[in-house]
Amino acid sequence: MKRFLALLATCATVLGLTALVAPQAVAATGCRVDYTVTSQWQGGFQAGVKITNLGSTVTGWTLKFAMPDAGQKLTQGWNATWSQSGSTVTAVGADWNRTLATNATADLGFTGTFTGANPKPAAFTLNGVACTGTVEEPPPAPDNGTPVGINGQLHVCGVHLCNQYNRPIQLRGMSTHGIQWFSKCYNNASLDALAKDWKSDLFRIAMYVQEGGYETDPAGFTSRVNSLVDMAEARGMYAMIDFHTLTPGDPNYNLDRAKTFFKSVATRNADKKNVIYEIANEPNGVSWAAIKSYAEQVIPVIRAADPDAVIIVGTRGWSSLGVSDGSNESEVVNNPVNATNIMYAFHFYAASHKDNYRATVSRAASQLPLFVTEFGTVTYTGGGAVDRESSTAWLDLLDRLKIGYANWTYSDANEGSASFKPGTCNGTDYSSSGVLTESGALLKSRISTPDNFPTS
Ligand code: IDC
Repeated sequence: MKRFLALLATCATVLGLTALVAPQAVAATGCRVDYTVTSQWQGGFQAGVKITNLGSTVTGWTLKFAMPDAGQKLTQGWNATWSQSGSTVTAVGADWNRTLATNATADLGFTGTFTGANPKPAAFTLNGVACTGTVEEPPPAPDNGTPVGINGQLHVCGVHLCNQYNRPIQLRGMSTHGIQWFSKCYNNASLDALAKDWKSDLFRIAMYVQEGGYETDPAGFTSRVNSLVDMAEARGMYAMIDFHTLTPGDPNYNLDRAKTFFKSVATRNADKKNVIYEIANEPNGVSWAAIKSYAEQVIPVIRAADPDAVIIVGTRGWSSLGVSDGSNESEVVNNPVNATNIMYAFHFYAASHKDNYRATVSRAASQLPLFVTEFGTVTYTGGGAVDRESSTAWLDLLDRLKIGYANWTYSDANEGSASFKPGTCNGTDYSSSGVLTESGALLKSRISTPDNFPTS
C-alpha cells in the first residue's frame, strides 16, 4: 500500500497533479498568523501563535517560521508537534486541531530561549503558503505616494501652507463647477483621471449657496459634499470645501446657513486629514470689516468641531485682496482676522487680471498666507479665449512663491474655462487628450509635473 501511494504520488507529480493528492493543500488566499510574546524573562520567553486559515478547509497543516536571530531556540511547545532545525521552526497540527475550516483558528504556543534582542519570527507559512498579516500589530499604513499620504495633516506656518514635516508645500489642483449643475462630472472615472492622470493634489468642491445651490436643499448638498470629500480621500487628494457665495456678495447674508453647514461638515469630517475649509468664495460689494466679522463668527464653529484644519477666508472685491475695488492687501495686513491656522483667498482670471494683480500677489505673499482657491485662464466671465501668456506668467509666479491653486473648472461646461469639451461628462473617458479643451490641456500639463513634496 505504501509503495502504491508513493508510486501514485510520483505519477501525479510527473503529470503536474501534485495538488490533487497532496493532503495538506490550501487555497492560495492563505492564512494569517498573530504572534505575541506573552512573557519574557532573563534569557527566556513565552509566545502565543494564533493561526487563522483564510483558504479552503485543510485537514492537516504544517506551520513553519524562521527565528531571525541565531540565539533564539525553541524549548517546548504545545497544541502542535514542535521541532526546530537551524533557524526554521516547524509545528505540525495535533489530531484535534488538524482540521481547520475557512476562517477557523488554532492557538499554539511555545517557550524558548534567546540571546540579544529576541526579534519577532518572520516568514510564516502554512502548508507552504505565506501567511501575510503575521505579526501582532499591523505595520503603519504606507504613505502610498499620494499627496495626502505624503503630506498628512496640513497647517499654516508663517505665510506658507506646511505639511506634517513642517515644510512648505504647494498644492495644485482643480475646482469643480457648481455642483448643482455639473454633478454628473464628478464620479469614479473622472476622479480617477484627476488623481492618476492629472496627478492633482487638490479637489475643490464648489457648493454654490444661491443659484439653485445649498439654500434649496441643505441636507442634499451637505451629503453630496461629504461624498465628494470621501472620493477625494480615497484617492489621496486634499478636498477643499468651498462655500460658494457669489450673489449676493455680502457673506453675512448667508451667515446662519454657513454656521449650520460648517458645523455639520466639520463634525462629520473632523478625523480626516484631507479637508480644507473655504468659508466664503468671493465677497463683493462689501467692506473688509464685514468679511472679517463673518469670518470671526464662522471660524469658531469649525474649530469647535475640527480644531486642526486649515481655513481659508475670502477677500474683498471677488477675493482680489481688494484690488478690484480699488484697494489692496494693506487692509488685511493692518486688520487681520483674529484666528490662527488660516489663509486668505486670492482669485484671478488671467485674461482680465494681469500685471497690477500679479504685483499685489508678489507683495502680499511675504505678509499673508495666500491660497489661489480659484482662477481661470480666460476672462472673469468664465468664457472667451485662453490667455496663454498671462496664464503662464501667473502659474510661474505661483510656483515660485509656493502658492497653492485650484483652476476653474474641472467640468464640461460650454465655456472657455472648462477643462473638458462639452458632452464629455455624458461619457466615461476623462483621460484621453481628445476630451480636453485648450484650458484643460494647459492645466493638465502644469498640474501633472512631479510635486517633490519634502518628507523631512
Ligand atoms: C461662473 C461660471 C458660469 C456661471 C456663473 C454664474 O463659470 O458658468 O454661469 O458663474 O454663477 C467667479 C466665480 C464663479 C464664476 C467664475 C466665472 O467664483 O462662480 O463662475 N468667476 O465667471 N469669480 C470670478 C469669475
